[in-house]
Amino acid sequence: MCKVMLPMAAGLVVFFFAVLLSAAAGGDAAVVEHNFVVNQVRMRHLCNDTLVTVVNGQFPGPALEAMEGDTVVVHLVNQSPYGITVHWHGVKQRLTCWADGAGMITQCPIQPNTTFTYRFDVTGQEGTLWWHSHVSALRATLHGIIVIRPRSGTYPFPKPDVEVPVIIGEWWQRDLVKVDKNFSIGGSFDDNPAAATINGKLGDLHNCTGVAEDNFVLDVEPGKTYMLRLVNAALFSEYYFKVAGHKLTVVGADANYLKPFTTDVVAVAAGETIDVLMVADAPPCRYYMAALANQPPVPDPQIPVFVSRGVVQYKNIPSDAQNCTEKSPLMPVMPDQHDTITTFYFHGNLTGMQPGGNPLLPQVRDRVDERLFLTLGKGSMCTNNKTSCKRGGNPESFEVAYINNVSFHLPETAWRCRTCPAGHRGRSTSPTRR
Ligand SMILES: [Cu+2]
Repeated sequence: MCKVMLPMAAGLVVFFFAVLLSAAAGGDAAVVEHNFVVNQVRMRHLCNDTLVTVVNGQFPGPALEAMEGDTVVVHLVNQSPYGITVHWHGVKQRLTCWADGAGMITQCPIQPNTTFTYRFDVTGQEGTLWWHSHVSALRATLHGIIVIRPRSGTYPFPKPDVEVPVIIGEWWQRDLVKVDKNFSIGGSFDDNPAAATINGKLGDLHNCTGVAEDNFVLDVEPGKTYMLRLVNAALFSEYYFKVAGHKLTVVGADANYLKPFTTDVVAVAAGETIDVLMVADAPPCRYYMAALANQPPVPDPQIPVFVSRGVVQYKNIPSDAQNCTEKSPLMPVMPDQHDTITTFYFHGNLTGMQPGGNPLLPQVRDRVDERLFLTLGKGSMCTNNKTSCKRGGNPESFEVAYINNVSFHLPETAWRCRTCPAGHRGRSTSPTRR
């Protein structure tokens, strides 16, 4: 496998994975080891310096790349002022549930100036996942992609030439710990991000001093197939994603292979990942890719319009090509911000496929033994067992999500966090089994 690192602004780095599958295939399971140093750095966007909590000084954080069956070891050093855990979103954690990183549930938050080592296998899963912090809303800046490649080196779809992480996120200029507190008591309508991002770039729609923010730029060669590994790392919003002039073939979601289908718009919900193939088959030119936050219409509380855009840039654009100047790439026509039908149909099209090959991968069952009826909802409850109280942004009520009318309340102090010895809070490399 050949890895090309492109230097990005502000010291950020995005990895492009040129995939030479034959070289990457096979071999024994390996240990993929990383050091994650969590600290606070100042980053400048929209003419403001903002203190953000990140891993290794990067937004988004470092990519974890493994092959199915590998062991992942992450040594986390917490140099931030917050208790931190990292959740490996979507990793099944077979026989390693203590490594799941759910703060106050599977572990005590890793205290400031302490360390913790996560160790788990990525077995029986292939595709795209992501990691994010799981204490408070800090995940808005503390996150990164997880790529799990097949050990055989083959996918159940035409082999992509190049893999590209596309992490849709949001740039916040507010104190995320405060945002989290406000949300738990019903939310504040002022708690919105400042902008949407693609791979940490706000894009050229933002321009506060006459100099546009950087775009994420993907250089493509005509005829090659690019696998875009889309991750929605935004706190709340679902996003629509399009690339002008290109179709996208959806082949995976949340590290599951799908029956491929072709579309020009992808909907990716907060926390979801979607893998798409994009063939560079358009006339050599520059094309915008765009991510737009969607939302239900009123009476739901409304958010501003959030759009980030990047550029797909062909190599060897002819000098006489029309509409191909750096300033005027073709822009995709995005769905309306309030169009929720598009995501309904997009997600209705996701159908699992029998991956074949690796018997460990999830197989789609052809019969149902038991049917479950689940209702999901969200609302507010009064504190102190009161039956009526004011709603929204006041401490008399707090927000709850529920399944079949059953909600979960995070403990103020988890039993183990109260009783385990101080050294256990941050230094343990093995689980406490009880
Ligand atoms: Cu998650």
